[in-house]
Amino acid sequence: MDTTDICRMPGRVSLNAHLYHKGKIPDALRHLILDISRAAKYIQFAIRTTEAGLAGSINQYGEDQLKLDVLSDEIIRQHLSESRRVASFASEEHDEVIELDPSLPYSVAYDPLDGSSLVDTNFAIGSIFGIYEGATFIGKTPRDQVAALYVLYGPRTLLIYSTGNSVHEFILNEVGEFILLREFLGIADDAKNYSPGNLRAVNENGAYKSVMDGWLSRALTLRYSGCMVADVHHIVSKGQGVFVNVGGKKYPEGKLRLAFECGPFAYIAHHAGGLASDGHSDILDKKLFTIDQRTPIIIGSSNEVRAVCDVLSR
Ligand code: P6P
Repeated sequence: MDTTDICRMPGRVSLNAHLYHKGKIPDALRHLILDISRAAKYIQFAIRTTEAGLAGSINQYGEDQLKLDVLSDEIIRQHLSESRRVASFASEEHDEVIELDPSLPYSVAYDPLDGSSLVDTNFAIGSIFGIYEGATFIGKTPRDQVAALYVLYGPRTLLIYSTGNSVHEFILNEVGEFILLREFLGIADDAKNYSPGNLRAVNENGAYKSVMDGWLSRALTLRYSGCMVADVHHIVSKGQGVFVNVGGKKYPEGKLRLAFECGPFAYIAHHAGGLASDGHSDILDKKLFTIDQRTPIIIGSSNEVRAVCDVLSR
């Protein structure tokens, strides 16, 4: 069978086959993404079987860690170490970069379980990964990523990746394989849905209140769960929408992290035809100085992102 025949095998295109034929990436990166997908299967199992209590520890931001936060982080660390393709990695759950072997090709920034505080409510939560060439991503920008992916653990377990050739969606099937669900996903220029994070900031940030008032006056549809992975996937899945998390007194730069959350999603939004801004400039061009760097984010349908940035900058 030739290449096209393999990709069109009726009813089943594996993540591996899609990465090989459509990912346009080196084998080492393909295998690293497959290693990450295997870690996601263990995390999905852990979510279903681990009790949702506190671990008794705190992360670098002083946030209580759940047992699932710690377990998910350990699962990913193990898979990245075993992959023998990762020179270094950094996790939202730790305050330092873990250096493995500088001779290996990639460095990884990840949030092991974004939205984990929602697990007891049975809301969808997710893992986020940004992959860079070289021994470290510090000093680079999210535009330098060679791949970004996220996994959404909900009624379905979905893996969405981009390696710079659009954005593609996979579902974990009944035998534990990620198979293609939709490929070449796009985000339209105009939004019908909005997802207003850090909403408490409207009381301190008049411009954000003006943005919110505008959405209400236009009768756009609110879609917000409190988990960035689920809320941004809503935009990727529906092909339109805008997600915002901007500053206020508690989080002057917004709550979300550039390396672990905003950078990977900015890469994915860009390669789906959308846009991600910090209110002034493209998040893809923000230099990564530290792993705990936060940034405001407005992400999704490009016309809506620009319109929100215009109001926020008044
Ligand atoms: P707020 C979850 O803790 C998270 O990091 C993101 O997934 C989510 O978008 C944000 O925080 C929620 O912030 O202020 O709306 O609770």
